Amino acid sequence: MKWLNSVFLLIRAERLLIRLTIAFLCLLNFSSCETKRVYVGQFTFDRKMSAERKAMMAGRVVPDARQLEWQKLELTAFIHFGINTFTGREWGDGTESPELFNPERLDAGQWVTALKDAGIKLVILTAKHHDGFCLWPTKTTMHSVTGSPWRDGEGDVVWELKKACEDADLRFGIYLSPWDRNSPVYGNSPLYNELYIQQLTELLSNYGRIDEVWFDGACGEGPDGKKQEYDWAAYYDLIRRLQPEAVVAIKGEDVRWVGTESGYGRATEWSVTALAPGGRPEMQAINQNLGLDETSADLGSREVLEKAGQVFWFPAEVDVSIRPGWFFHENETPRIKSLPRLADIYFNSVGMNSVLLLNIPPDRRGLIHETDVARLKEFGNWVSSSFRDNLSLQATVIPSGLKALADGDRETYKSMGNTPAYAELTFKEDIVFDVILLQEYIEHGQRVEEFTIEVQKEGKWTEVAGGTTIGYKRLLRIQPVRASKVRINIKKSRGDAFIAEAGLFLTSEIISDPVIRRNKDGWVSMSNETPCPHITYTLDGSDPDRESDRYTTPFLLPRKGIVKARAFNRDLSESGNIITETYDVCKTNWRIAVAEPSHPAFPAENVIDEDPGSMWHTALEGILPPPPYSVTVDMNDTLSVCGFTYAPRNDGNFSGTALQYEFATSTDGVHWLPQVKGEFANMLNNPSKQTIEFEQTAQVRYFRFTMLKGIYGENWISAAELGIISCGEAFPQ
Ligand code: FUL
Repeated sequence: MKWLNSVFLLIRAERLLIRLTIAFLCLLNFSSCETKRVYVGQFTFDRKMSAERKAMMAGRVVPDARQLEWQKLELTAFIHFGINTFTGREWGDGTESPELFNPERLDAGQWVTALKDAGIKLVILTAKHHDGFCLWPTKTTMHSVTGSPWRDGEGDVVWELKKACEDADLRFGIYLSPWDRNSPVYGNSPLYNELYIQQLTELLSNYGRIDEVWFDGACGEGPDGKKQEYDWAAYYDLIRRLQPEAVVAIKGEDVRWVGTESGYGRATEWSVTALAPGGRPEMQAINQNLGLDETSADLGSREVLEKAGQVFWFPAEVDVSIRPGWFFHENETPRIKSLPRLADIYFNSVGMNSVLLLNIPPDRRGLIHETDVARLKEFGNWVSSSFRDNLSLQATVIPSGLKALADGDRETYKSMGNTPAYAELTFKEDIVFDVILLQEYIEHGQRVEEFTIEVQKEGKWTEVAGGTTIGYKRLLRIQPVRASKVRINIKKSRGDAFIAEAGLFLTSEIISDPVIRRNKDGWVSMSNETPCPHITYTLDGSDPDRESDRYTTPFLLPRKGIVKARAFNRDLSESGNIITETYDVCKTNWRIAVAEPSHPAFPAENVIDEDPGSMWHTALEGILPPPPYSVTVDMNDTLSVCGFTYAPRNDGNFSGTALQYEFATSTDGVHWLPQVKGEFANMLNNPSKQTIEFEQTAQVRYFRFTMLKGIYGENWISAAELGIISCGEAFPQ
């Protein structure tokens, strides 16, 4: 055996020699060894570390393999579907009968095709929302698809979607709401934890690979509600055991909620945060001490790090719905997010170092609505066409060692060395671009703290963009600029900056229709969702074309008139729809003469303010008498009037909208003439602006609008705007 011992000794000596050599080399070239050393997932600061040193160490924390894979997905989707789809609610209370669930035409293949068209890479399904209704045949409760008429109680939405994802090569994740308003054991902590673990086990064992588990932090129990202590540690252990490749999000330890459901992340977004991940009590204690939560404005600046004892790789996910609600509601179809809005969200999520989780809720048929399908396709086309042609690829890069920045390949990267540092891209011919893409090689950490972009035109350098963090991906949108040289200045970073990409793109233009507004004083303004739009307009009733007046600043239209407007693309080769607004006399001198008591937030003046976004709402406090409810307006001028208009509130909630009405007029405010009485057509199904004509012309200074019945029979009234139709043509201005 002696010879074996000698072999061991030899091996040990050899290892020692290697270590000593590395240490010696490191001493010779200290900085390069230091910069390359990274810490996966987290780093604990020494107690006496200086603020500067802490920042440097934070720059060496890197994602683990799961987090890196997830970050590269960029675009992911949420599917909110369940009993709420059938009740019209956003939060069910758990008493809903499973019999309501019957998506007769459910086709997960159709969902997946629509999502793929948008460039989505992973789909997360609400397997159970707060109402407790399970979309798979769980053994834990009868409150599931098994108790529903859908597929005769034999269906399984989780299975159908997972199968469709596999067929289409999409990844799959599950949302299992911890808060459960149906479970009788919710609030009995050990019993509910057992049930929840069983539900998780079913989902993580029976459907193949799961890539993301989404733990919602929402709980609306209130101070007197049920108190459930979730056993987060047990949930996490289970996931790691059954699905080691899945990231655990929100109340999980891998992926952080960005802190809003608006679709807009932070301009400074650190993936390395002092915010401690997950729900374990010790992590919660860290956050409490630091006074941090997901919604805090700053999670990773030097100031925050100075107070922290540890830092974590905890990247942000931006969740937002394509519609106002998370679940499908038919009346929200007209309010689906526009393409310019989705593009803006893309820049503010994916373009701000986050992953976008876009919710698309299927409807009661079990299909993604045609409107959403079309919007997803438009969005997917816009992303792919905008980022197809990377102009950087044509550049010569100085210093020449930094060519990897402009090769369109994230996997190749170069250290820019100590900051400040720069890279200059020179083009043989001028290029025109409106987006700058920057990517750090996050496998070496997120380090950049400040950067600017300059362009050279006719020999002169001008700064066109700048920012703080870059991280996995940063997109900066600017007005289109022509340049022969572009310089990327990394001004400050936490150690050497490793830049993987510096791309330049000219995005596909989105022509969005103009919105025309006239205020109470008669000033007309126009806007649309395209930055720096080209809008032309007419006031003589003709259709605007590229030669018509271009809208630049508000103008006065004090009388009755017609405004027509149309938006064009940059080179005026394409245009959008013609938008027409007709206006009557302007309401400058109008005032409210009499009105029912109003809700303090929604005064009666709002019905004559020419703002379709504001409303009048009567009081909701005390005893609410049944209608009639009325408002009297003094126009301060006597006019020949032929009719009136009523516009319902515009905030997506139609409560208080008038169904039956009465309209009376007066010249002195004392003697009244009833003009019309009736019911607005189709107001319940399609609440929109109504125009009602009188039988004969009336001389009017005062008018009184009365609601006799609301669309839901309510004891209050709401209205966005009231107007009159003065007699005579809308003459050209
Ligand atoms: C929230 C929930 O309460 C909403 O219903 C939705 O599921 C959203 C994604 O998370 O916290």
